[in-house]
Amino acid sequence: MINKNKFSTYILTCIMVAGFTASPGLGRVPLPTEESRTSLFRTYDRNRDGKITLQEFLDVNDCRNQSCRERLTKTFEKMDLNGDGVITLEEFLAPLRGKGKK
Ligand SMILES: [Ca+2]
Ligand SMILES: [Ca+2]
Repeated sequence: MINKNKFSTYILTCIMVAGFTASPGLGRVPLPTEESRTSLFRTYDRNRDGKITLQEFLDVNDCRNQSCRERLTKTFEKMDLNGDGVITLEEFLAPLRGKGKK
């Protein structure tokens, strides 16, 4: 049975990931607003220290199989713009501001 909360988080993750991979002509998924991304950030940041660790990222998405973990790890690495192993709110919002990695 699919847990509804987990499921909607997964959908949000897809939208978020799409924000990083969308290219002109393929961008059919609308980017969430800064406000909705900020609240998504809070969902991920479970211990509320203002940073998302890889562990938090995997936990929220309830990843149990290896390929899912690998995909999310890659996504996490893309979002971690300065490579320090955590995602800050600024990095999280970067794609909205056109600063995401290509
Ligand atoms: Ca955290
Ligand atoms: Ca970082």
